[in-house]
Amino acid sequence: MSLYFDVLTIFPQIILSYLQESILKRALDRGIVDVKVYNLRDYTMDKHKNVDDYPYGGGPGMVMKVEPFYRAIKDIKADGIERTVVMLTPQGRTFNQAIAKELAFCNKRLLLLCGRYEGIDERVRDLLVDDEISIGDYVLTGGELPALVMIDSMTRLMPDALGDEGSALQDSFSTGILDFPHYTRPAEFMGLKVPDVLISGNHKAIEMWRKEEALKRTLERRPDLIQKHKGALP
Ligand code: 9D3
Repeated sequence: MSLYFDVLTIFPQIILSYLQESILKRALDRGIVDVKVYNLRDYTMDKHKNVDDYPYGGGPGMVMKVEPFYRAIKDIKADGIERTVVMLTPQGRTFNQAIAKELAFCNKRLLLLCGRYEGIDERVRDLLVDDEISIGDYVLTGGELPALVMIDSMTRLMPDALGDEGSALQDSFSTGILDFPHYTRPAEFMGLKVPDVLISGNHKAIEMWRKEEALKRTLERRPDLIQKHKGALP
């Protein structure tokens, strides 16, 4: 098994439905990736299965309680296998392709904690968490989509996971620049023609055109990428 995730959430079905419907299913079926989903509510002790409570100090919204996380993580780790506990939170380091690679190839299982409500009791972070990840500066309703984003991006790094191997290692954020424009039939649509060079059959010229277009677009739209990935450019 090359990739192994445990996901702890109060909405297991969000994670399970996406995995069952997407291209990730192929990787799961082939045993390249394994995902186990745990319902945080199963680790509550009160009769109402409460996972949240009012915030100390007052204010709007609810805060996720520490005990269910504590019991769940203890139970999941009871198999003795080491895991990196990753909390999905707006306060985390911003996920990117470098972090995807770092975590995918660190050879440790990831236990992903998904929060909901206004936040998670700070003692979860203090006692139980090794790493904190955000997927970007916009407000979501919880950590489930971010967990799926991580699983998706890391899975496609695994050889043979998607079937069309190779493409994962040479696509835009791996080489550090944006992709070139793509075309398929018809050769003309609503007056817009496919560039002649792509129909020419001249493979050297096609390669040059693609490199040039990719670079042009990157300079126009994402000059920051050129700075960041200077070493990787031709
Ligand atoms: C509007 C509520 N915010 C007050 C300043 C705090 C807040 C609490 C909980 C904002 C978002 C959330 C739920 N989001 C996540 O759990 C989350 C998230 C995100 O919202 N954006 C990017 N990455 C992530 S990872 C987890």
